[in-house]
Amino acid sequence: MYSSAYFTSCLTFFLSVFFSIVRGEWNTKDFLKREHTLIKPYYGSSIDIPYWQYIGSTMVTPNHIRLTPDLQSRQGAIWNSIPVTNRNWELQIQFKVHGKGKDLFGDGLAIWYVRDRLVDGPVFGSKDYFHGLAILLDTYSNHNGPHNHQHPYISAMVNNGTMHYDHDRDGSHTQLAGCEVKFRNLNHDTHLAIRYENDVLTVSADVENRKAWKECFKVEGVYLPTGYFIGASATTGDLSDNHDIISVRFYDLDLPDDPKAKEDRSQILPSATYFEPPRDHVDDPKPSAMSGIKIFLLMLFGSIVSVACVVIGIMFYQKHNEKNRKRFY
Ligand SMILES: *[C@@H]1O[C@H](CO)[C@@H](O)[C@H](O)[C@H]1NC(C)=O
Ligand SMILES: [Ca+2]
Repeated sequence: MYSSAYFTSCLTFFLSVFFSIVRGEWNTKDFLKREHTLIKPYYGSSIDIPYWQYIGSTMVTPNHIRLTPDLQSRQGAIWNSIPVTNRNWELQIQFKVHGKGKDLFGDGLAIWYVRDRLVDGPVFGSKDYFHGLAILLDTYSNHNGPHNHQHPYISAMVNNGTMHYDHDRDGSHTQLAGCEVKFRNLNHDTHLAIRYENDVLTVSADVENRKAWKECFKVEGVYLPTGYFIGASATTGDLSDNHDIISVRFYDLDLPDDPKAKEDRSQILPSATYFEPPRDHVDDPKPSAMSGIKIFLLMLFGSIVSVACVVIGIMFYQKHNEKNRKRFY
């Protein structure tokens, strides 16, 4: 009896380790929370999209949510109406940015985890001096001077309400990190993953139709409160593009027995301990598709744990049996 319980828990441990390693890829093993998720068909049985509200130029069609059309001076947004109570989560966004412009297009879109929702403003169609996290998908380079990166550019900004997003510098002096991602005018689906786990923010993209995430950046020491809202917004100015959201999926990454999960994070101010120092941007994107070595090590680790489980299990079983036998003598 004991030995089978032991063996089960040993195997459970091994499986949970295995899946947490594999998670870097498409993580369908995590728990999808419907109240923060936006998938087709957008309209349920009612005339409202369950859990979501939209403003501005946003148009909902059966196949996408168009935040802005490919026309000048538009701005639109879609906002989740339920505050996020999870401390650890991952957002996966399927989106499409496309338009007639070959060389001139803009301005871009932003994915938000912020306090104030449904407020339009100058930061890609939403509020400046915001509280929370912005992931900015900037397609137009406003910066006239020598730039240390190209566009489209994805960056992260954490704000406690005091900082201004400076378009003239493409937000470069307030960003936590960023990377170039060529996500515009592609024929296949483009995806973005924003993972926030144990105060580590990881942003990855899949724009090469590989069904695998490629890490854009990872920043430690990012402190975000619970109770904020998820949203997406976009804007066009003199230049334009269609900015479409196809789906938003929210995965709950909280572990039930994590003592840290019990800490109340609803009242903290958003902050980040690490800011990207002003320096030349050296792009070194690491492919996150599992390398042969990683798969080999994973399998090796798996076999060692399995063998250990079996050996210790048998030892336990024998000892247990000995005890039982002794009792009869
Ligand atoms: C808000 O953030 C700014 C910039 O990081 C910082 O200087 C300031 O002290 C913060 N304010 C509070 C109240 O934490
Ligand atoms: Ca810009």
